[in-house]
Amino acid sequence: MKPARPELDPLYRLWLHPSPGPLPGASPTQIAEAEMESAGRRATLHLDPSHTELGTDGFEIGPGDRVIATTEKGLLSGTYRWLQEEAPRIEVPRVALRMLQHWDDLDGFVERGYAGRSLFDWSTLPDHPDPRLWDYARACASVGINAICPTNVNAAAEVLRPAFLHKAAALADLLRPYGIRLFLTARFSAPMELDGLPTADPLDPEVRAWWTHKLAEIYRRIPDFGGLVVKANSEGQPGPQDYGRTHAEGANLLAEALAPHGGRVLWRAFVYSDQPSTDRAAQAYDEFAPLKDQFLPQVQIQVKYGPIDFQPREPYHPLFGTLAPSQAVMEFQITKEYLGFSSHLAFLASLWREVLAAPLDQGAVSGAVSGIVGVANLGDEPSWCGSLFDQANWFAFGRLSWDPELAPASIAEEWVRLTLGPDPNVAGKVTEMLLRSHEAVVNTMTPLGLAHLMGSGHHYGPAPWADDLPREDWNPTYFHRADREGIGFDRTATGSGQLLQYPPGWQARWSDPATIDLNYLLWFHHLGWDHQLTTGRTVWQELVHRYHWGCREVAAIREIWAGLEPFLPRAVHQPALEKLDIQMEESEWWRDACLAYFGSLCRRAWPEGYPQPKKSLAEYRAIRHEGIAGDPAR
Ligand code: GCV
Repeated sequence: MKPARPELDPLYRLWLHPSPGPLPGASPTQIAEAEMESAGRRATLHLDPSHTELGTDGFEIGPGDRVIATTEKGLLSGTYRWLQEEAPRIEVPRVALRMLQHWDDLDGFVERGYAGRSLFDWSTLPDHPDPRLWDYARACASVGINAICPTNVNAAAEVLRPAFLHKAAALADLLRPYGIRLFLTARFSAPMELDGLPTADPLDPEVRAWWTHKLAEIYRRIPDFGGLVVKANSEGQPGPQDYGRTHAEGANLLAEALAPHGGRVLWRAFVYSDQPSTDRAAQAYDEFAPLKDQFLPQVQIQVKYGPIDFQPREPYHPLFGTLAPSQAVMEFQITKEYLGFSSHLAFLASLWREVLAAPLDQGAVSGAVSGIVGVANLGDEPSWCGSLFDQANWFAFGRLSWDPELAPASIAEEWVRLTLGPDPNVAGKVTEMLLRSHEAVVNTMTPLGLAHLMGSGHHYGPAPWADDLPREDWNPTYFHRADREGIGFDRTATGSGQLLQYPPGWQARWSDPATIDLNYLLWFHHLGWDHQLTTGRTVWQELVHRYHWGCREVAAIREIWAGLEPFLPRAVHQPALEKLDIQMEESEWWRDACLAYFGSLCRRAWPEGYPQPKKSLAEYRAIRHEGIAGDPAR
């Protein structure tokens, strides 16, 4: 059920001034004027094509409240930024493609969504778009997002049916003045499913003709269509390998059909073999690196930030910096599938900056990363994101994809000021909460480089013991490899060898357990429980220490927020406090369940000064959950 008047909720406003409401048919300049009117402040707008240094999206904020850009789109971006921060400056985006991808099914279910149902109600399109879509567009535009894909990568072929494209065209018309281009997901078997072709083989002439006609049809309806997003031969989705063809042959089929229209194909590299024989973390690299010279220029390879799957912490994916001359796009997950859904506070700019560090080190984000996409955390709840603090992640995604060099602290400060106001009693404290939050969540769930300990399927809560899924590499036990003797996944040359996929400098950083950053220790190394660490503790003691440290951090963050009650409206403060209470409970559950389990394997003395788990391992193992939000097996 849609909330009747979501705009009346105090969280609806996001980081923005009051909305001017739907502006059907308005140009970007008219929208900029309406926004200033609504904010009660006015800059002068100058369209000046001679400022080529600003590109098409950039802008200058000049002295005397002048916004200068070469395009109307640039003027609108500049206006939003001027309304956020008036100081004179030039801003030009460092990354060309800054895209939100929604995992929304056509029936309104949001895969891994924790904020209600889809914002896109296709039954009302094309004639009666939900007024909320204009507020969605302005929020995206206000942080520099310039593309969206509203349909799930686990794609329905129906997305490409004429009746749906008619609806999609109406959405594209609505988004266009905000400088946002529409992409759609393509199911690789669509020619068979929609038009009864006997095959979807990318080298089959009839299949090629089908895609050529389909793209021509899309561009007739949506002249500035961005392109297609494809998940192929991954987790059961159809793809070119069904016909003995490569990912390059599959992607190029679509690239050729898109080329005459200037569109792109975002081809996902989230693949792992159906018959796992090698380390899962190695498989996407093994599959894609040998193909890097074979992709057409219209292909952008969309790679998750880490080699497994959006874990609370992962080392960066070794495909970044490897794929040239092909282009790589970095994929983030704004929705917190593995970081506590919308009930935990985890400010993700901290995580994203960590994984951007390698491409940044290599000197050129635009070389190693030609685009940044984020899996949206949005739904039809009045708060858009399920909680106040998750709004910060939508904001941070936009800001960081515009400028990947931005420091998490400056993004946090900006969001806090715009969302909660400049009150010095509040601003510094909430910024501090955000900046401490990611590390806290990592430590309450997967400290020391552990990964994928979550409950099977729905990914809610801890289940480090789970070992009964049909695929070995879906089980937590596959990832942590703990037994009586030790814990961790040996990915060094003497183990799976996945570490060798990284450039020598990174190999050197991570190959020695004595010098590796402990945050990646058990990701790359299998160590005995009694192995001594530089902290003075053994591996077992350090694990206990970090789980407890994480929970103490969550308690401290909650306390800071509780203390802000006198300074914030109750309707803003109270729901966030309730979420922090849930986080506190769930963090203790995570800590105690994981330590009960690992403790039962290692059977070492319980380190002094740390309380033991509140319940027995059997009790934790008996906990069952059903009907969890966002679970595709609903
Ligand atoms: C859209 C993870 C999620 C799936 C998701 C997949 C992907 O495995 O659990 O829900 O599917 O990633 O990124 O394709």
